[in-house]
Amino acid sequence: MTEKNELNGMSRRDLLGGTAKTALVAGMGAAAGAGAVSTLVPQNALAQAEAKFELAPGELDEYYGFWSSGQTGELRILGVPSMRELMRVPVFNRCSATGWGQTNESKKILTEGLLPETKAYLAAQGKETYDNGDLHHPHMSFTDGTYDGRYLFMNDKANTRVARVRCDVMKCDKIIEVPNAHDIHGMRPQKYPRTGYIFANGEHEAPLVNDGKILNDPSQYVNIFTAIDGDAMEVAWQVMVSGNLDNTDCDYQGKYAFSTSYNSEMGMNLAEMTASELDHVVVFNLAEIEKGVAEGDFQELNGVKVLDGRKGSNKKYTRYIPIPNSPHGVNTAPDKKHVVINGKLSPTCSVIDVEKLDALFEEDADPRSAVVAEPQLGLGPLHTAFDGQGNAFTTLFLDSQVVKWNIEKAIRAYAGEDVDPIITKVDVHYQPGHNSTSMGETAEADGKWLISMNKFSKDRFLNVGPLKPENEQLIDITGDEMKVVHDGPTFAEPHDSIIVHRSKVNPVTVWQRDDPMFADAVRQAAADGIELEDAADVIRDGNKVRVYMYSTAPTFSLEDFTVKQGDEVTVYITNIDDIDDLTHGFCLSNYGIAMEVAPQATASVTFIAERPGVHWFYCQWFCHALHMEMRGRMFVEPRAA
Ligand code: K7E
Ligand code: CUA
Repeated sequence: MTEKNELNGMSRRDLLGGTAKTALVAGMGAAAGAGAVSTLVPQNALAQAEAKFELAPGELDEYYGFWSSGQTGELRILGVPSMRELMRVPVFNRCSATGWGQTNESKKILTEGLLPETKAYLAAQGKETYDNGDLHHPHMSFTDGTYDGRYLFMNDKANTRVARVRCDVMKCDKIIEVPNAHDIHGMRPQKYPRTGYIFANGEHEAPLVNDGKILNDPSQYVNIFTAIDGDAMEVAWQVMVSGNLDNTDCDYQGKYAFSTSYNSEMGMNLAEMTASELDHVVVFNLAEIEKGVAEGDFQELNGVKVLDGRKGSNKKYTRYIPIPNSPHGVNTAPDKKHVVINGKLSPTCSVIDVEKLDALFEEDADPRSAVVAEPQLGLGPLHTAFDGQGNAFTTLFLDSQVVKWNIEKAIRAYAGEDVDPIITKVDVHYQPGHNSTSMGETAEADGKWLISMNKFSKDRFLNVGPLKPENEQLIDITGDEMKVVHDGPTFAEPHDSIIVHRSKVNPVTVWQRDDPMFADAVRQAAADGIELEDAADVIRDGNKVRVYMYSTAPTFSLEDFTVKQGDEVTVYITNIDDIDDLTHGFCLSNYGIAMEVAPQATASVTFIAERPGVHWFYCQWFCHALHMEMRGRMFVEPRAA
């Protein structure tokens, strides 16, 4: 019987009762397992929350979910378990609502980290920055093996970038383009002692100096693994490796990072890329790499120290563990000891014991000596999540299932014992990629919820035409059986998510006036002798005009302002309301200008006033009963004939 039929055959009350019963039979084990992360929630409320996935109006979720959006290029925030979408945070995309990609504040972030040759390429297209991205992997900063609520980091596979979002305001504050690498895919923050490094995989191989002198000669291509300093958002070092890099994770000891490689063959077409039965996982020895950097064992390229960790380099920077076949996901378990490598074209997952890695770096070590289990799980294992109780949940892309299995049993079976590590499987709809569990990529995994992020939705929703949403399913994992309790359509194409207990995240409700996000505007205003909070001024500086106004519901401090055709105009809006949720906007009609100005923020936008005439500007964020009346005029005097 499929999960769908089970759900159809049961009333919601039955389902809730059943789940509650399972939790009770489990003797509150799951609640006890929740441990430290849930200390803010009373025990009885917690037991109830386990069975409950639908929240009443006004009820708050227990978890923040941070979602990637794939080719949409933004970060999304959902509430878990309700699966309500709470916010979209523009990062690599252009946002019509907030003005991301148009305001001076966002343009600075989008352009300052670009490489000189990228700026030149974009200038030739008449652009200042990219307006697309492919955001696969959102991860929070860690301190001592768990989330610390400081930052979220995320990759852009499309244009080789890594971005950071500040968790206090939930806005992107840094984007860097990674030199020498191509198409950042896997990305993870260091877990211990803190973040620290952001590990970033360059997926595609290319000549190290990619200036066109070498083209169709793959023997000279390399792949690049990058460590970024997550505080400074600068590249710390890079390592050249053999075979392209897919996903990455690291240990809980601060010693090693791991990257899967689905093309150890360095093939250029499908047949070549899938030729050999064994690919590999690259293990990076952080202390040895740092030693190599200190001792000058690198070449400097585009301002970055690049070490050689290729196969046959005989350096202690890397080791290559043979893994069957085209492995994809790599996930470190909350037991701080085991790392699961997901086989993709092999029906297996390979389990690495991090305590065996020191020996792997010794002379003549067996390259497979750190592999302690390799259970057969089903077809197309892509990613694995954990419940913190020794169990793993692996997505089976081809089988359209999630399999729950026990790590310790898999190790015993690998050692020859007659035990079956598979506990149970559940159908998901359809073709799952990533999955994530509540707090599951930290040492505080609490075993309550699993999200299966399915690539196809097919018949699960009303047909919306040939392009269909993905389907993300919420699964209750508090009992032995997994229960699919919710279907959630999502637009293109969240790969990955993390589920963070709400006690870890504490955003502000209004901006601080000295926030670095708009420091440039504050500096310019001071130079012009303007008090932003009290401004109603037009400053002319040659053909540059700076218009300063504040907004307070339901008025702008300027009813009109006058400029000349061809002036370069910068409008600075300061929202002086300091009330929770009182956002204003500034939309300049027929000039293609619109931006958000949240409470106590300053936002600015620059344009050429090339259209003469009367142009209305208005507040485009509904703020007051007189919101429609919150408007004013820009007069543009025509150029003298
Ligand atoms: Cu599996 Cu880009 Cu994380 Cu997609 S990757 S699924
Ligand atoms: Cu201010 Cu609408």
